[in-house]
Amino acid sequence: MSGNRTFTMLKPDAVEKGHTGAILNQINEAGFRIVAMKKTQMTTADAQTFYAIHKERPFFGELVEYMTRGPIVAAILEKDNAVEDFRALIGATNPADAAEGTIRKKYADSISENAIHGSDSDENAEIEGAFHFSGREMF
Ligand code: 3AN
Repeated sequence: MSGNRTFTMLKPDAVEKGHTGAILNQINEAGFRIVAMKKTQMTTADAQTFYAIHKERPFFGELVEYMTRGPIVAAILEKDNAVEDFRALIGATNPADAAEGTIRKKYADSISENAIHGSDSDENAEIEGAFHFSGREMF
């Protein structure tokens, strides 16, 4: 069982296509409470830092361009077993492999533009949430 907070970003493709409301509704319906949320746009330096773990990967440049090309919606979410349950709600990294009804199955087109991020561990949820929000923005 994971802890009770995770971090998400609705990525530029999902926001561009007007899916923000539908995705937030699905997140709420699944029982997650919004602790903090904002619409923002990552700078190149932000994306390079956020995805530093992928910096040696061949898709790193493309990933940074994609994540900075338009606004995102960043949020900290709360629920029992948040990290695991949220990963199940969004589906596999590659939408082609994502289960029916998951957010990526419904709203993502490809592995490189896969609509939504979900933290992969409690430790990363904490780091990623703190990257985007200060304590005063969490309720
Ligand atoms: P997840 O977002 O499911 O945790 P990660 O952390 O492995 O997956 O990948 C982070 C992001 O990098 C993905 N959401 C996707 O945008 C991009 N990405 C991952 N793998 C690939 C790939 N093979 N080709 C292109 N982009 C990728």
